[in-house]
Amino acid sequence: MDWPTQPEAAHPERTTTIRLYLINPRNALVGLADLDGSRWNRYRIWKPLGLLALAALTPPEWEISVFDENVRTPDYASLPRPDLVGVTAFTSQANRAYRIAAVFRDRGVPVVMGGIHATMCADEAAGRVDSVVTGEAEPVWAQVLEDARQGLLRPLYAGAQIEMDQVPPARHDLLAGDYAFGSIQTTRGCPLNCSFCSVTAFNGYRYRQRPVADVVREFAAIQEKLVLVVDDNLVGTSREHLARTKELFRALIQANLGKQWIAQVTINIADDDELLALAAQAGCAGVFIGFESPTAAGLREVGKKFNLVRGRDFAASVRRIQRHRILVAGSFIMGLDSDEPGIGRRIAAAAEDYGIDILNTLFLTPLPGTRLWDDLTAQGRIAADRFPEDWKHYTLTFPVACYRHFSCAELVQEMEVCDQTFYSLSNTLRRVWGSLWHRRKPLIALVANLSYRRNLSQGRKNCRDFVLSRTQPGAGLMVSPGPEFASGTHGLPSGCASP
Ligand code: B12
Ligand code: SF4
Repeated sequence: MDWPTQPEAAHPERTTTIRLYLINPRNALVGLADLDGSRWNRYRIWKPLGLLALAALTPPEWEISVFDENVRTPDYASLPRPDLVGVTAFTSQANRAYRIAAVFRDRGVPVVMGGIHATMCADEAAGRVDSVVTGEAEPVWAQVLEDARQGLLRPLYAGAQIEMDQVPPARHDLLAGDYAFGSIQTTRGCPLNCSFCSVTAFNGYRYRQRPVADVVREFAAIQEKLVLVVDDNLVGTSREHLARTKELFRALIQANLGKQWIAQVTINIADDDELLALAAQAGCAGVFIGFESPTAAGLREVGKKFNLVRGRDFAASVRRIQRHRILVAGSFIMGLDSDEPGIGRRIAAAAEDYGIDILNTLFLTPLPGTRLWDDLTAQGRIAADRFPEDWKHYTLTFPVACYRHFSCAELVQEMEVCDQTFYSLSNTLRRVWGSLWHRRKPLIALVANLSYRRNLSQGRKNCRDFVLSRTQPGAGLMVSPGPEFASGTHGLPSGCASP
């Protein structure tokens, strides 16, 4: 589809200005908001692409300002009064989103909320904002704006999964300067529906790919040299998906944009050498792969059937990717029902064995809208449940559930063992040396490893404070395990609240 490169160019009739603020709320537990403290922090913040996508759908009579509180939190009272505020939120940002909404609503400004949390917890959001948009906003945003103009905002607008040629290029011009990475989306949807993940519930089972020409044009409009491809799986799973991905890579090579990018992919990327060669030539510097669990029981539990393909040799797969000078970051989940004591060491050992360059281990976290949420709710195993305040802990870096074989404190300890083993100074240096020797993006490997090491101590402190706050006498915040658990049928050690 031919989208205008300048939104204004398509609407020369722009007359009265109406002011729209689009806001990405911070989460103090993961946010930085300290770009002035260190320029390196630019490498640790990522643009809120959903808001830039929304801006692209906004007619030109609206004057748009995008505020990313992860970069800095404005003094909203000192800003000109907007006519409408749009707030986005992952679950971990929800309570901050509600605070922002309250600030503007007190001034009589209507507030619309959209994004993953508003979609999965629409009733909760509806009590705190004027209007909720669920799902993909493309089909409804113009109507929301028109209704807002007329003072006729409806409480709920249900978006829908659209065809990808209906996605205009995001307004990258609106958030420039502070970020090391630009970002772009080329596909939506995932057929795999892993138990802990909200992507299938939100974007659907059907893997939808944007037209190659649209992607290349948008890529070219991004000013940053480094780009995050936000797709949940850039390469896809079927033969048709892979064919289109190759087509995209060839087009990027031909466009010769001089950019390097990183993306999330599934492990099947390693099975196609042509795909890997094209990816590398098209600028792929690193891939992020969800390994999820070092055990077959764990993979079955989360439903990641894809990683269970018989005979899959993860170490060989990782090596095949790295041979193309592409870094591999891997993520694992800790706290599965099938995990047993010693899981921290086991994950670190698997990560070492696979030979990945960066490891990201996260606590099993029931996010609203997932199968895991439904299961743990039914079993009375949502531990941090003082909502909306507790949503800020749903960053996957706090043990917010009741775990089968671990108390919260035990699980935190497993996490510390895992991180300290993988990110010990000697292991870190060995990895960075390896990437230098093989000329596999040594600078990125160094920055990423040091950044993880640096974050570990703060993460540990946050986690310990969290566990302490939950276990102090009288805190009363930790729900007891459900009746099944209390009777010990699932083998929980004396309740998940015990330190
Ligand atoms: C890129 C990304 C990130 C980036 C963040 C970039 C950013 N600032 O937005 C990084 C890497 C930092 C990140 C971190 C995390 N992420 Co993340 N991330 C994604 C990912 C892969 C893509 C998001 C994206 O840009 N999509 C493209 C845009 C165009 O789509 P969109 O945001 O959905 O926006 C559309 C609609 O939602 C809607 N919309 C959005 N906002 C608004 C606002 C209004 C007013 C309206 C009307 C509409 C609207 O309109 C847009 C167009 O249709 C999603 C998965 C996904 N498919 O969305 C996971 C996802 C959002 N992340 C997730 C998670 C769990 C996390 C972490 C907690 C995990 C972790 N510890 O690493 C952290 C949270 C950090 C924090 N601040 O708390 C979950 C969130 C689930 C939930 N209920 O919260 C998701 C859904 C993935 C999953 N597996 O389930 N993430
Ligand atoms: S974790 Fe990855 S593979 Fe699994 S459903 Fe989510 S996006 Fe798909």
